[in-house]
This record gives sequence, C-alpha cells and structure tokens, in this order.
Amino acid sequence: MEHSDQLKNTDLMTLTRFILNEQHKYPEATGDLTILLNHIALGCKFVQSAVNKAGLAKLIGLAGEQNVQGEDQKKLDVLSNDVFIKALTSSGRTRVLVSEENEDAILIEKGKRGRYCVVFDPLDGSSNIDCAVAVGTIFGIYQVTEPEREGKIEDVLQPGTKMVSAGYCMYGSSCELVLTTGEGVTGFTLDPSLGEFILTRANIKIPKAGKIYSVNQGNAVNWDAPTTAYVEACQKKTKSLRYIGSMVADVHRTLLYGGIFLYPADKKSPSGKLRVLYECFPMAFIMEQAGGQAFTGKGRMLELVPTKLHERSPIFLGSYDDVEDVKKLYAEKASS
Ligand code: FBP
Repeated sequence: MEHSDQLKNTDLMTLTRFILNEQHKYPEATGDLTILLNHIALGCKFVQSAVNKAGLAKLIGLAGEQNVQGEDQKKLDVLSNDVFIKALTSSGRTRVLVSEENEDAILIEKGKRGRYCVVFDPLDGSSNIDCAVAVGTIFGIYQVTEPEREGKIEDVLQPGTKMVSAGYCMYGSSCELVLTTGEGVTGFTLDPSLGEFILTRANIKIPKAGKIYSVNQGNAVNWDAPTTAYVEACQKKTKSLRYIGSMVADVHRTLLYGGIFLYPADKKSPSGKLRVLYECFPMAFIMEQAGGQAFTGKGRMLELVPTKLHERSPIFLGSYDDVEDVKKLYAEKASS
C-alpha cells in the first residue's frame, strides 16, 4: 500500500494521542510510560530548536570541556545533555539515568523517583554538528519492578531484550522521531508551527534486503576478514555506499530504504566504537521491531549483557537478508 494511501487511512494523530492509545491497550497501565515519553518528546523539541539556530546563536564550537570518552564536548552536546537530564528528572518517572556525556549513572533522589531507567545519547553524531549535517538523540528505557528502592547501575546493565521502549529523534531537514514500545515501529514528524509531533510513518517495516551499505570505509585496512569479505561482496554487487557519520541519520535511512549499517571492530578499536546501552541496543530494538536484525559479530545484539555503562560493541544492523550474509561470513570464520 502506497505510503500516502496508508496516511490517507491514518487520522491526523499526534505523538501524545498515539502514546495514549497504546496505553489504553493495557488496562493495567499506570500512564507512567506515557508521561515519560512525552517528557522525552519535549526534550527533543528543545534540542531541535537549539540545533536549528545553532549557527546563529553561536552554539556551535567547543564547550571547552571533555566527556567521559575523552571527547571534546561541543556546546550543543552540553546543552542537549542538560535539557534531557532536566526533562527526564522532572517527569518524576525515572530512577536511573545514563548519558553518553556523564561518567556515572545519575540515581534519582527519594521522592522524585519513578520506575523507569533511561539510557540516552543526548546528541549523537557530534562530528557533524558544526557543519549542520543531521544529528540526533537516541534513547532506551528499562523498567524496574521493585517499588521505591534506590536505583543502581545493575538496573541498566541488563540485556537489550529487557528494554520496554526505545527511539531516536533525528534533527535533519525535518525533525523525525521514531519510536517502539515493543509493538512495531512508528515515525512522527515535528510540525514546528504546531510544536507537535505528527504521525507520518505508521508501522514501519524495513525492506528484507537493500541496495545500500553504510560504513566508514576509511577503517578498511584495520578490518577483520569477514568484514572485509562482506564489503568487497557489496562492491562486487555494485551496492551504493552511503555514510553520513551520524548513526541516527545512517540508521534512519537504512530503516526506510533498506540495506545495512555497520560499525565493525578493527585493530584500532577492537570493541568497535559505538556504545551498547544508548546507541546499539535502542537501534537494534527498533530494527528487530521493523523486521530487520542486529548482530555483534558474535551473536544477537539484544542478547548481549553489558558489564560497564559505556561499553562498546561492533554492530551490523539493517535488512534481515543483508545481516544474514554477514552472519554467514562470521560463522564460516568461526568454523574454519
Ligand atoms: P557521538 O557523536 O555521540 O560520539 O557518536 C558516535 C558517532 O558520531 C556516531 O554517530 C557515528 O555513527 C560514528 O560515531 C561515526 O564515527 P566515525 O567518525 O569513526 O566514522
């Protein structure tokens, strides 16, 4: 069914109303997740407006500090991080927060605690901020069952299969928020004049195979044999190479057009570059919910059990058949 026909059959739906409708499917639902997701959407609107006027408002350039990864923080990194910590804390529905920009987990104080833990990358793709190329926010949500106890990092050092919701917001030519609560994937576009996220992509399904591969080919000399063989096979099949260098933008294109995004391990970064909790898991959850898959080079991404907050992992995600091809090459290597 043509996307436009699909939309013709879809009423004008805001993100808030969509989440409320989802909530009503569960009579036992408390509305806490609804409130939390709306606070995340509010944070995205704030960051969208800051990203939009970054060049004018002198928000580009360095903030003069470094984050836990030893990376120079950009002004927008710091601002986005502050915005999300504020939005998540003031929701009153969180217990543990883990941000790419903070070394330690933020444990919410008594009286302001809720039962959700949020892991997030407030502004992903920082190398593209100053040239106004698409960047984004990535988030994943875990639930803590025991009521009212203090949060602890073990609450988030859980496999990705335990995530109850995940999403990203891309700040590009239009601002798109893509969300899953475990029942498929839905896309919303921000209408700046209304200040509302409007449903524009219902029930997103990634094509089973794609004609695009996305990787930083500059690292090729350091790749292992299966990755090298896979990319060579893509070239032989004259697949198109597309690489923006912002995971959110590269994954968003992969989700809609099909194909594969990979950030493999290499001699320089033996564990890859991307962080498990707030980059790999949320994107893997979305990919699987859209009919694709995500692989670590050893196994299913979502089954990985992280031991550190800022742990990294190689990742291969996208169309089901494309990732199957990668898995075959690693299986051959493992059996040889
Ligand atoms: P941060 O910008 O949040 O640190 O994210 C990492 C990232 O920029 C991803 O968005 C992107 O996929 C990758 O690093 C690009 O890395 P490289 O420049 O090595 O290709």
